[in-house]
Amino acid sequence: MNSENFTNRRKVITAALAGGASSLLPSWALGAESTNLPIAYGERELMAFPEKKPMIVLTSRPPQLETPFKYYDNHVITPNDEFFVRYHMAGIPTSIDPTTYRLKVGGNVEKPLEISLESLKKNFPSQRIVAVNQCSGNSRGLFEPRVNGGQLGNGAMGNAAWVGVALKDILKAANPGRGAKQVTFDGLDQPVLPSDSDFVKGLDIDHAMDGNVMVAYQMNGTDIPFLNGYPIKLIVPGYYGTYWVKHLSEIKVVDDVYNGYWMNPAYRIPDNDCNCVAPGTAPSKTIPINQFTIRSFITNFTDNSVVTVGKPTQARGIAFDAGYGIKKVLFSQDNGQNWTEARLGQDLGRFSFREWRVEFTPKQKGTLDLRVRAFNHAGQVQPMTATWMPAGYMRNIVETVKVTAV
Ligand SMILES: Nc1nc2c(c(=O)[nH]1)N[C@H]1C(S)=C(S)[C@@H](COP(=O)(O)O)O[C@H]1N2
Ligand SMILES: [Mo]
Repeated sequence: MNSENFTNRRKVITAALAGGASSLLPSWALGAESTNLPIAYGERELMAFPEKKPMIVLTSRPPQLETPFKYYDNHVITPNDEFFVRYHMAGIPTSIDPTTYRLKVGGNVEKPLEISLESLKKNFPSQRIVAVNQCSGNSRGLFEPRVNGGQLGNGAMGNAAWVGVALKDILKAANPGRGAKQVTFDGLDQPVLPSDSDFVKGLDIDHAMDGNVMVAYQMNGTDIPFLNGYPIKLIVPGYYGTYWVKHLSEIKVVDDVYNGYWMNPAYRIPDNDCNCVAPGTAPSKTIPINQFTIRSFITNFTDNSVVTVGKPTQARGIAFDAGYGIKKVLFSQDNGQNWTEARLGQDLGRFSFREWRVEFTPKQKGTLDLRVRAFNHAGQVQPMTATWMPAGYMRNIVETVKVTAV
C-alpha cells in the first residue's frame, strides 16, 4: 500500500492502477465501509487507494475519488490523504523519477527552459498560498433535472496550503515574446485512445502573470500525493480545478486563444449573467468555466442527525468563494424564515475555506431545515433556488440539512 519505493528514488504507484481491469479488485482495496450521498441511489462503497484513506470511488481507472463529507468537519485544511482525486484519462503516470523530472517552458518565449525540481526549489523564490481546489462538477449529482457526468456529492473540494513558485517568476525567466496571448499547461498523463485529446488547459497571459497562479511542489508541508499531481501541479486560486494541471510537464506561451478539446467544447458555461439556462435547454453561447461561485456548508449535521428541543446546540461548517473574501455567513433553523449571523473562524487567506460557527436552540419537535448562506466582499451571495446548466457545474444554492428535533 505504501507508494514510496525506497530502493530507488522513483515515486511509484502500483501498476494495478494503470493496467488493471476494473473487475479485478486491487490488492490494496479495502472495501469495508460505505457511505450515502445526498442523491438518489447514493449508496457508495469506500475504498483506499495509495496515499489515501477510504474514499468514495467514482471510477477506479483512472482513479476518481470523492471525499466523504464527514471528513470536512474535522479540519479546515483538508489532509492529503482525504483530498479528492479527479482524472480524465486512464493513461496516468505510475512511476515518476524526481531526479530526471523536467518542466519545459517553451512556445513564444525568448529563452526556452527545462527546469529540474531541484532548480525549481533552489533558483526561484518560493511562496505559500492556502487555496481551495474544487472540481467544476462538485455536487453535480444534486442537479434537478439530473445531468450526465460524474454523479458527485459535495466532496469534490479540498483546502490545502500550497508551496511553490509563482508562475510569473517562471515566465519572466523565459521571457514571453510580443503577441503572447495565452499560456497552456500539459501534464504527464496521456489519452489511451488516439481519438481522445490530451488534457491541456489554457489561461490568459495576464492571469498567468498575476502572482497568485503558481507551480506547487508541496501540499500541506509535504510532497504532493501521487494522485494529486506529484511532483508539481498548477495552482490557480479561485478557479475551478480543471485548470489545476497535475504532473505539470510543459508550459507553452501561445499567441492565440488556445482552443483544444478541454477548453472547447469541454468545460464551457453559458455566457450570461447567471451562467445558467432553463432546465433541459442548451446554451446558445458559451465561455470557458472560470471562477468559483460562493458556497457554504454545514459540516456537523447530516439528514440523519438528531438534536434536542430546548438544548443549546452548535452548528458549524465552512464557506469559500473565488477570493473576494467571505464577509458574513447567516444560519437558519426554520426553513430560511429567520437568519442569525455566524462567527467566522481564523482567516487563512482569501482563497481558503473559512470556518464558521453558531449556537442555536431547537424550538420545536419534528424536522428542522438547517440552512447556511454566505456573502462575500464583492456582493456575491448564494442563491435560494438552484440554477441549472447541462454540464452540471458551479452549483451554489443554499443547501439544506434536515435534522430531527426530539
Ligand atoms: N494532468 C491532469 N491534471 C488535471 C486533470 C487531469 O485529468 N489531468 N483534471 C483536472 C480536474 S477537472 C480537476 S477537478 C483537478 C482535480 O485535482 P485533484 O485530483 O488533485 O483533486 O485536477 C485537474 N488537473
Ligand atoms: Mo474537475
